Amino acid sequence: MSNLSAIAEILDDAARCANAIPQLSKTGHDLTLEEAYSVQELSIGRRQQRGEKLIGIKMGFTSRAKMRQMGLSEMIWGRLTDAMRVADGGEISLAKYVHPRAEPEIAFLMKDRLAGPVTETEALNAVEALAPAIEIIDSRYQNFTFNLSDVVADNSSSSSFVVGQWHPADTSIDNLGMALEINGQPVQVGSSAAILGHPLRALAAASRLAAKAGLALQPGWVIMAGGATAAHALGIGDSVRNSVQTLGAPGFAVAA
Ligand code: OOG
Ligand code: MG
Repeated sequence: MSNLSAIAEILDDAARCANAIPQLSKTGHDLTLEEAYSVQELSIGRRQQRGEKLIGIKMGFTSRAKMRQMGLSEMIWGRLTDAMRVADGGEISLAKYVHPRAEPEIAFLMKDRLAGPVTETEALNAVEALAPAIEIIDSRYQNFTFNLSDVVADNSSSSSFVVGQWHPADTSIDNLGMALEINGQPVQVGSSAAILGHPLRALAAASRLAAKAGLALQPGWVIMAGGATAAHALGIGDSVRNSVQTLGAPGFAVAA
């Protein structure tokens, strides 16, 4: 256990100081997936001890485009805290990240508790609202390279997220065009259907997978469904938007 705590501290420090570290798996820490999720919990626990609140979960590798880009094919999840939230129309400072990337996503706001295996209908019934969103991922590993356990231990690259306008839970998100734009130019285009065929499946998966770690999705939590396209590397001066058909276009700017 103390070993896992020590690894959690290394990852927490790397995230806090925006300092890239070598992959755990290449430095003698070959964690099982279960151990990796324990490290994630311990590392986010350190943030909670500093006053951050757990406010949701992000899903990862829920689209083929994301799996292909990172060379991994198993769904993963990470924890979201209130400090990770960036206001729609807000600004991030590149200096606070190692090598951030943006990806176009859909977010769900929970109305009811949801735990364990659930159908898509049960998942939908627990939703208060949904919104277009952007996740800013940032691997704490050098070169943004990792294996499955590495990335899970690193909170599944979770770093920041932006949520746009909320819409009623029954708003159709079957097949909405999504375009990630930098300074008005589309750099990645896809569809909400690229997320497991339907983003609600990502919500059901979040409920099922988090339960394995003893976590239930709570009312008021935000659940990020995962990137519909490959992620795009950010640079100073970028104005980033995720333009989602019928839902709107949340965005943020990247400063030094
Ligand atoms: C892992 C996180 C993946 C997504 O939406 O698929 C993810 C990574 O690509 O670094 O957030
Ligand atoms: Mg993501």
